[in-house]
Amino acid sequence: MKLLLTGFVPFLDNPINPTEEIVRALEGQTIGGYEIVGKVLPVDFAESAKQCIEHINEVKPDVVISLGLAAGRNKVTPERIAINCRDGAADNSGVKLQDAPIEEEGPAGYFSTLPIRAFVDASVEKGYPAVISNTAGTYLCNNVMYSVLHKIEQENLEMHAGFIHIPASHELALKKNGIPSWSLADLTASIRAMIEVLGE
Ligand code: PCA
Repeated sequence: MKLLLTGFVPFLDNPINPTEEIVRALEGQTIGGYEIVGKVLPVDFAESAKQCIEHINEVKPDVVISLGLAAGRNKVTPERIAINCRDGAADNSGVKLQDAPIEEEGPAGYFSTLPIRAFVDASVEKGYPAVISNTAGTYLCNNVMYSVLHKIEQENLEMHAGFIHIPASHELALKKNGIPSWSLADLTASIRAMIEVLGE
């Protein structure tokens, strides 16, 4: 079985994106019976979801887990829902959207199809704080989560997908003031604990 694990490049005032490093650390490994294929996505409204879907078409994974940085959060947060909205700061190409739907005819939202409660429990049991988040925001992370779940729904695919936001790494916190941070090793271990659940 295959698991597509995606991260993002740096964006806005984040010169490092620890999701990229987690993807690099875990790609090629087999966790919970899943072979991890890692890909890093751009932070670009026109490109991120498109590239993610191209990777899905090529890899044909059983599970898609996308990771995003949520600098300021203090726990690892599997997302419950993606909403049909793009809004917020400009992306890395300078494109800024306001109140823009992702899919004109799409539903208001899609729930994650990952076992998010079990993810949280598994991480906490190993000593890594985690909690379900009820908003993935309206920026690129929400956009990728919504678009992947929309594709799965439209094409009736047997594929589970969803999104996990992570706190800053210490490396990133050294460059930004006033944000909680984790070691990259602990961030990676929390994500690994969540993936292991899929094998149970
Ligand atoms: N976090 C952003 C986009 C890229 C990332 O890592 C977000 O939460 O939308």
